[in-house]
Amino acid sequence: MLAATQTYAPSEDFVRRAHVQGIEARRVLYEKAAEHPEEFWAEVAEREISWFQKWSHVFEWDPPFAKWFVGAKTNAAYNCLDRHLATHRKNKVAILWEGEPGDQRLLSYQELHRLVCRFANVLKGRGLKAGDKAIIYMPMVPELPVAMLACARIGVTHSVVFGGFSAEALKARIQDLGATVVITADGGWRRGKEIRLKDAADEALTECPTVRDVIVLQRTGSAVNMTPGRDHWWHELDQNASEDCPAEPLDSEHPLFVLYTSGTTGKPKGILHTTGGYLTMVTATMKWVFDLRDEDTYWCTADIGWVTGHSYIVYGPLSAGATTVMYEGAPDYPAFDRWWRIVEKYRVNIFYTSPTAIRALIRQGDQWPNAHDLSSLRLLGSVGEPINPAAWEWYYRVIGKERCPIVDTWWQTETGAILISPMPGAVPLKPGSATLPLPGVIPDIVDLTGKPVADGQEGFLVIRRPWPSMLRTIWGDPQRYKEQYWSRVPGVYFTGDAARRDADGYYWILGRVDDVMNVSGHRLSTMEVESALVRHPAVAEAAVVGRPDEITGQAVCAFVTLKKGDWNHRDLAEELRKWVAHEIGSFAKPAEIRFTDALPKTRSGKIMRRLLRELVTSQTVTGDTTTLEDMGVITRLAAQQEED
Ligand code: 7RM
Repeated sequence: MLAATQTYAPSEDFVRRAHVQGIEARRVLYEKAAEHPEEFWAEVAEREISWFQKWSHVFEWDPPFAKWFVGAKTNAAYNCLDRHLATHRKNKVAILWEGEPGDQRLLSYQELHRLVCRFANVLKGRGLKAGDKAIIYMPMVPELPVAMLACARIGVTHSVVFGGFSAEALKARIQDLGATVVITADGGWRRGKEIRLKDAADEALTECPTVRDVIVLQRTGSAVNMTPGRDHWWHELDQNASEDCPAEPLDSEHPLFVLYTSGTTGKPKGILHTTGGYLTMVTATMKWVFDLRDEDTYWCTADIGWVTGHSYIVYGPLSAGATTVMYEGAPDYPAFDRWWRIVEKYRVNIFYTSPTAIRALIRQGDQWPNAHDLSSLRLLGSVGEPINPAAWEWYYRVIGKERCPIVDTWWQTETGAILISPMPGAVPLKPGSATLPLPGVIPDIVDLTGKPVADGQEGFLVIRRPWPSMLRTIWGDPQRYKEQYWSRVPGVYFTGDAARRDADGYYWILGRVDDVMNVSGHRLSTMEVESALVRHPAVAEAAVVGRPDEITGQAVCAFVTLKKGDWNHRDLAEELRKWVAHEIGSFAKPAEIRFTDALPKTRSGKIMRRLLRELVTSQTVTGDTTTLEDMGVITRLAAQQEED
């Protein structure tokens, strides 16, 4: 049912004003990049980014380790701020922010520059310098990008931890990064409730000896504990900070940020991105994919704690000189039309969100968007998981009023920037397909031996050539980097996604092939949830699988065996859900917990998650069970399911 029945070509009007006009223009660009990649990327880098010093060579490839714009010097904050101050953008709104309670702030490029310089001086005042590491654990307020850009300005590598992560998850990230400073806030607002970030930080910090300073922004004004000597109020340090802080010329390969993401084990991977190549691609894709024009108001609804927020709320839009909207809270607060109110109020032109959000909104009914004037919209985007054609059609019709192209953007934390997506003024759309690769990106679909599969066949999505914004390594674990991404299929980058390509060369992404779940567009590993569950004293063993969910894409389903004892299953299930929220974060809570006397295993003792996945997906098990040690386990689980 993936085959689209209809394609959607951009209107003449859209094409005429687009950065890339028509499929032929795209083809020329794509072929040029494929034939002369170094020349191509050098041109893009020169055009899109300001450099303090040019590179000696474009690219160095010591497989699987890449360097881009070798020897060049630049600075991400300089590109996002300073260079705009000499242009008409000086007083343009850079960040258009709305808090959940309805408070607003409009920061011009000039004003944002001032805040960043001050805070960079605050960090310097705490002794931070290039090469140091900072953890940022903040709500969606303007000071979050201020903190990121202040770090970038002086060469401090930041790692933003999503505010929905628990103290335990935060602790693991602080320790793995070896951060010396944590930048946080008292709390933030979500669905009218305070998310108490400082409390969680305090809990995490009991076992983080590397951290010398904690800087706390006052957002909600609620009472928090301040540890003397360690904790400082942002506003107090900021008070006397100088506004003079030149951006440091940093090596193109200077580590800009580490972002933790779920892999196939219980331990999250710190994905490292560096400066020059990353900036080049996030900036270029703002034009290629979002067709950004100076007069646009652009809104990506992601949280900055995920890569989408890094690349397409902060670095991409600001480097490209956009007005980027930031909203603190939940889409359904105080009612289901909050997003459409924001679109109407600020006349948003480009709107970028996730299929999960779209499906949740569909369920609430068309009356919510229909009550608002959405005529300012000219382009829509989707990211995070495959968008099902029905949700695509709704988005196109009810939100875009059949006027706005939809860019279905495929990429990953690891890729840094969008790699497969329509160029909206060039590529006819097929609902459910991310369409064609961007210039300089050479994907393929292969089998495990690396042989390309025939068109229409399912296979592994790989990328054949390095690209400027690719991850450089896994923080502190180059071996794992090699194994995870460059060994499964020799010589190419292994994405972990299954896909197929149709006769027009369009890519259809089918989802993960590994033990990574995608819940509401958030990446989560089955192992991560399993390790959290088995840390609970009642749990003997756990197996976690994702099952299809109409709204969230996948839902976490846990099979649990218990230690001996007299357990009340209902209470314990609730307790375990809370436990997972405490260990990882609320978004990781299992939707379903099933207690069982045993888990299906191979003779060598490996849990056969494949069978459990089949069980929760199709309610029966028909797949290969020949390696199963005890067939009775599956029979009993299936019978139990029928009783429920
Ligand atoms: C940006 C982001 C990456 C995984 C990726 C895919 C899935 C993302 C799409 C998609 C189909 C898309 N980074 N994914 N975008 N699948 N169509 N347009 O989401 O690191 O958190 O996740 O998300 O499985 O491998 S991520």
